Amino acid sequence: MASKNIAAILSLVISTSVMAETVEVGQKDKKFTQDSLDIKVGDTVKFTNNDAFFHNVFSLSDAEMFDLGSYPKGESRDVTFTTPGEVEVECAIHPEMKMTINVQE
Ligand SMILES: [Cu+2]
Repeated sequence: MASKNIAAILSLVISTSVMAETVEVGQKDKKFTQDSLDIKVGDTVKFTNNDAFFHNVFSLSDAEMFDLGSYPKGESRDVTFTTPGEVEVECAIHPEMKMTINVQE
């Protein structure tokens, strides 16, 4: 009985550590569809452009520095976050576009 419980606990631990999620954030009407987002280390954010013009996605934050370049409507690019911390995400084309991603351990 005890060994069965241990096996159940082990499989739970293993499945939660492997279960990295992908969260979609859109860009619509010159805004990110979320102002802030809480994710966990290992999770991926998929940035999708829903506007009829180009958007860019980049971050200069220490926790995750990236530049996905510029891309048109219907396209998306992924970032996997590997370091805990606060990540400010911006669009180089529209400086007013900003969102914050909190990457938790
Ligand atoms: Cu933009």
